[in-house]
Amino acid sequence: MPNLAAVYLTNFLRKRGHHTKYINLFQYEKDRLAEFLSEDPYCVAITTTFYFLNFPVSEMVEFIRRHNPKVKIVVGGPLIANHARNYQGDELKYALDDMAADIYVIEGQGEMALSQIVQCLKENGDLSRVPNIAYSENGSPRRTPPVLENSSLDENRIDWLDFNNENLGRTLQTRTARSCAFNCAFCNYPTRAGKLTLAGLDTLEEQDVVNHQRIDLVAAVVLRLLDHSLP
Ligand code: B12
Ligand code: SF4
Repeated sequence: MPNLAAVYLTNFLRKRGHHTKYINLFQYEKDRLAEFLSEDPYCVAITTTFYFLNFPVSEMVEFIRRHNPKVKIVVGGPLIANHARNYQGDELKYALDDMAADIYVIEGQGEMALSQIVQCLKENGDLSRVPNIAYSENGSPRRTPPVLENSSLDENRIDWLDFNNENLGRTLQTRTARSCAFNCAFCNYPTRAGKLTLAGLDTLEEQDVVNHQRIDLVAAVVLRLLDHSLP
């Protein structure tokens, strides 16, 4: 099953004209990642949706640096948002430095910041103009002003057909909402993700149609294969 944040961010960047590739599971796709790194990309973005600790990120950063010491490494998602909520000042700096990446996106969403970072790196521009990020400049920590992102779920719906060449597996997820309608006492997700936002019915219908098209494609291939194997 594809990691939805990885596919969503890839889709978001592609829609803005950035050539983007993704890997799904670091532990199983190291060769593929090394191959992508050999193409000298401007940056690698790491999602932290499922991480509570820095360790998995540090491991990836170390691997990426070993294969391409020049590439900029951007980390965003819940782990970074959690650090920014739990720590301030030097404590936050230590928590981020511990991962040894180059740029951290501090925003419940962050896809717009990521797109701006890529554009900035392409143009050799000034990172201080990109909101919602933390990075180091000549050894000094920098943090740009927070600006609330509000990307439309409908306009940025995933174009799954654009991912047909990837090994997507047997199950696709459909993003119907951002944040959560509930407010369980132990969970910080609704606070982190902000106001509940729902995708429109048209988007859901289109995603459903696209998913069916994929099934039809698979069915067509199977039928062709059966056709060939018949005497
Ligand atoms: C689907 C899901 C699962 C599925 C995942 C299937 C799959 N292959 O993707 C399953 C059931 C396997 C799962 C498992 C776990 N899950 Co889960 N899961 C979710 C769920 C419902 C949706 C995640 C998702 O795909 N969202 C859609 C994507 C598009 O959004 P996103 O990931 O939030 O990313 C957005 C931003 O954060 C940002 N972003 C993310 N990464 C990056 C990176 C950069 C560089 C930038 C700029 C931005 C950015 O961009 C996205 C768009 O705005 C969330 C709750 C929720 N509603 O979000 C919990 C959630 C992510 N899961 C959670 C947890 C704890 C887990 C487990 C650790 C549980 C456990 N103890 O085993 C495991 C870990 C799995 C693993 N192997 O690592 C927590 C994470 C808490 C945290 N990190 O602080 C959440 C938030 C649930 C909760 N309320 O606590 N999960
Ligand atoms: S508040 Fe958190 S734990 Fe409760 S339903 Fe929503 S995401 Fe799940």
